[in-house]
Amino acid sequence: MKLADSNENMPDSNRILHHLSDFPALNQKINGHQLVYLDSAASSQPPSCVIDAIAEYERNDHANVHRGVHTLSHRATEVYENSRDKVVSFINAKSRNEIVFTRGTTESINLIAQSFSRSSLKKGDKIIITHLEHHSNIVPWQLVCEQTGAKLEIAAIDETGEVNSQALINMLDDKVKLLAISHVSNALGTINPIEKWISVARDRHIPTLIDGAQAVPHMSVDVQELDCDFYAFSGHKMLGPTGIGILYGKEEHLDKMPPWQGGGDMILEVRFSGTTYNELPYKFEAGTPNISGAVGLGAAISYLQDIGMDRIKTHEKEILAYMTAELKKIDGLRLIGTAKKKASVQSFLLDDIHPHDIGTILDNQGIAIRTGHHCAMPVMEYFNISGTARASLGLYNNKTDIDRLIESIGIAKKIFN
Ligand code: 7TS
Repeated sequence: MKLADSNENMPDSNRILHHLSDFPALNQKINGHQLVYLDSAASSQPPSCVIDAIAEYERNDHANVHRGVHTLSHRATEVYENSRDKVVSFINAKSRNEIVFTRGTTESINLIAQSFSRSSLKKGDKIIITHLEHHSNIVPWQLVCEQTGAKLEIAAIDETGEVNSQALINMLDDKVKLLAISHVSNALGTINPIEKWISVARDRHIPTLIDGAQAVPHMSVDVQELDCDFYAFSGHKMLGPTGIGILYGKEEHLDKMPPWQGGGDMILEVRFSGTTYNELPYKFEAGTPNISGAVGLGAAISYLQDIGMDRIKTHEKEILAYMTAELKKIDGLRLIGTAKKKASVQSFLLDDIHPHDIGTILDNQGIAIRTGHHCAMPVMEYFNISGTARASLGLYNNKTDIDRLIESIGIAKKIFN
């Protein structure tokens, strides 16, 4: 993938469109119509370079990591560890010891809940989350609260989908042992002011965990600048494969945390009299890891970095603004999630049509959106609805995609009225 030199003076949106041919899955017809993929918040489409990197690894280098003296094992170890280095640079971690490969955001958060939190929480301690969270930043805390007697407290949102920032800050008292918050809401697209919250939490000696699943694909993230303690994200939402994700953690925490899962690779010595654990980050990577997934994630990072996260952000911001403006023009359409700062996502309802019916009619027109509660049932409960239709963007979307969406919503309206 290369940016054509002759396009250096094009507006960002046009330059990014240059990469459309990099995404093979987008080049197909669904139900007789050119596919318009507006479900990247659920999972993004991988570019050819990611698919090729995985195929090349499987064809030539497949072996287990960290344990063989033979050439293929060395190669597998090298590509796996190279990907870790790419993650270090992508989020500007201080060291590769801070980057743990996991199955995804969900596993990263569960790791923190079961290692960092479970080993230190006492009855009466508190964990704070917001009303905006994905289930994977709710249920792990409910579990660990049941296990320890700690309490989960929820920072409220308003009808635009913004968290009441001052109320959240007021909740951060000396009983709070973790602030676990999404960077960007998957159901509403709200970008939370995490910089401010992290800074207040830091002043009050409260560690912070950021669920960055919906942020990392759309904007540059610098964990040192944020100064968060933990940051979690998934490969498959940032053009990479499924089954691979990252837990970033400050070394001072990871060092002290007990292992979460036991098995091969996470140990130095195993005896029946006792076991000693491997150094970071391997202490948290028990068993044979998802090597091809890491390779694919590394290729995705290179692809994103080649284009530039700031350019991606600018492009998506323009498309999101266009989509929101066009949706607003539709009679009977209600936007759910109208925060001032948003990324990538627009949820909506149309007249009294069930979101699943909208999704089905759109699919008949070749448009892929997600419908339902988006694993954010408390958000739906707040708005007193069972679900929404949600269009979400990736860097490969353009205004023509939005025009097709709007046209198809018009068709849905006609069918139902
Ligand atoms: N956190 C957020 C904010 C998410 O959006 C998601 C997935 C997760 C955590 C879990 O990520 P996983 O890769 O471990 O599954 N969100 C969605 C979605 O919006 N539609 O499908 C999955």
